[in-house]
Amino acid sequence: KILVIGAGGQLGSELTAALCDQFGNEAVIASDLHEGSASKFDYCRFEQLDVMDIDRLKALVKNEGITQIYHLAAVLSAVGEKKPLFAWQLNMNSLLSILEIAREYKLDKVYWPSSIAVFGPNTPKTNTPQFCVKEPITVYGISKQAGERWCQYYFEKYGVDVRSLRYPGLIGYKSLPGGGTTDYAVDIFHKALAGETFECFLDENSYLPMMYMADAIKATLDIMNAPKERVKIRSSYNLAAMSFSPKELYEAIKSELSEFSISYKPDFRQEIADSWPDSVDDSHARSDWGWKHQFGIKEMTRNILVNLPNFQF
Ligand code: VAH
Repeated sequence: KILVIGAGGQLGSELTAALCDQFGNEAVIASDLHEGSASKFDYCRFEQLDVMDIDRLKALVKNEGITQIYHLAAVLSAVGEKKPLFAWQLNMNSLLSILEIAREYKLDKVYWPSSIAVFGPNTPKTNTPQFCVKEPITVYGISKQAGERWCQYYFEKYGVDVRSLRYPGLIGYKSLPGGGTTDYAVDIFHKALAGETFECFLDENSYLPMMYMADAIKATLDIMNAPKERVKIRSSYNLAAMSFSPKELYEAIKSELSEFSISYKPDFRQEIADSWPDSVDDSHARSDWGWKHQFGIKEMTRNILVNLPNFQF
């Protein structure tokens, strides 16, 4: 049985649905800090869970016969800069608790997301390699970098089968982002469809690695379904699909919605975006377990503009 922690979040809500599609609704328990997330899960069991409540987490794992945990709860890059110590404690202590539980209860597998946020200003900006200098400037990035070290440690020392991907900015129409630096790329679609001008918090040429949610879900299921020996990197895999700037995304939307207008008002998130790569080399994921992206900016834009108006949040 699979426990999804942080199931109510931007990635969690789509990943939970995909896990139910693959394993059946009875095989998955969705959990989230916010009781209100229950409304997103009329198709599977939902449990309110604060990932910092270790006793409750252990009880769930023991009583429900959990064999896999997807740990998606975290404070993201922008929100994390508003409450650094809380972000560090939640992101780090929750991962350590789950790695310990995986060791103690011999879980089959654990999934934990990392991010391009592990890279910093002196990381090579273009086609960022899998192995390189990483000096993240956000607490979120520091927690992801430290988390990757812990994942590799628990794999090598205790044989915990924890797997991880360094996601780019994720964009979808079925869920809302939760306080990241790439959130503009989701918000822009809502404004465009509402006929409103979009005020972008990054400058027009902020080029960042991005991925359509459908690709992120596929990559996650692909690495988790891969035979153990194919998963050679136990820190976290670079993962890529496309890169674009706010200007390029605006133009892709404008080619479908000719009235759409944008303004640029960079805020504190500009410095975070500037510290991240323009593009990432994911050749290890492609050669180790057959990763291949499907969506580029045009297909993604069309997919969202067609589906978003009919989606009920
Ligand atoms: C954030 N969306 O902005 C997340 C992600 C690559 C960015 O980690 O914090």
